[in-house]
Amino acid sequence: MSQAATPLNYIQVHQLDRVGVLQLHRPEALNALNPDLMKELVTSLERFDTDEQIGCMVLTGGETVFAAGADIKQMAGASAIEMMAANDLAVWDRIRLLKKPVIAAINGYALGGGCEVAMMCDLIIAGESARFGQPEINIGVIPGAGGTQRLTRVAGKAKAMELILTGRPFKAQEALDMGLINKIVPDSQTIAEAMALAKIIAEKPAMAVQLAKKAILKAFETPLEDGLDYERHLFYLLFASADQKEGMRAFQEKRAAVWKNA
Ligand code: DAK
Repeated sequence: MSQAATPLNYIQVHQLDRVGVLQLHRPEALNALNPDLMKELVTSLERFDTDEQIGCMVLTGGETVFAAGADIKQMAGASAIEMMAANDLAVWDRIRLLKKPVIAAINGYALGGGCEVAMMCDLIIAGESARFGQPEINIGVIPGAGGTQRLTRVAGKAKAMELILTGRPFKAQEALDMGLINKIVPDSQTIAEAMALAKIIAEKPAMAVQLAKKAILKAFETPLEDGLDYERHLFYLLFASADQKEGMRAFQEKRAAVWKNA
């Protein structure tokens, strides 16, 4: 795989079976997300996304911290024009265009941009130590990478207003209660749990997985009528795949399907 040949300073990448694993690695700054880190992360995610050997990805910050936000020190002195010209969001935004599912495995802080990256992922497994939050208000700004939109869609207006206007961090249980995350596990199990989930998804027929993700994400962007129409077309499209034929044939022949991921 070409991934290994790429020099990476801020993330570590490896593959286990059909799962691509990416670990943020900037421990001295609690994995603060500077532009170089984000470029490495997004490029690596995209490499896995186009690698036929990969069916699902896991993104983690490791055992103790996910990410304490975008790099405050790096952006503190910038002017509005410099921020706009840098257009870093164009890099962050590529995460939502990934075709394959990404599971976030989160221990410790997932604040600001860290929480936003987590919300760009498709599923979230949290350790008991996980602390989510959008604390940007405390440093004189607002979320800049989707926090006001994604948190509001998940938690509703009242909760999003409270969390974003106060900047209050919240624990894994509160995140679970509002539907932001899938599961809470002991910290020592977070990555293993995410890997187990990723392995299950990675063994499903790839085209169906990718189109299911596409259809689910469409639910956040369209009125129901358009979303249903979109889903129907993707459903019909899967009848052009070898795996639809194999899956339905295997059911009738009472055997396990052998996927071609085509
Ligand atoms: N940026 C830079 N450095 C950070 C950092 C951050 N977000 N968070 C922590 N660090 C650094 C600390 O400065 C410290 O460095 P040294 O002093 O040792 O050199 C080191 O990491 C350890 O942190 P602490 O000493 O503070 O550790 P504590 O355990 O005492 O506190 C903490 C942990 C997470 C409560 C605290 O570090 C903290 O409050 N950090 C800031 C949290 C925060 O405000 N996050 C939101 C940042 S704003 C955008 C995309 C994204 C964003 C905006 C635009 N576009 C693409 C347009 C997102 C914005 C944000 O995320």
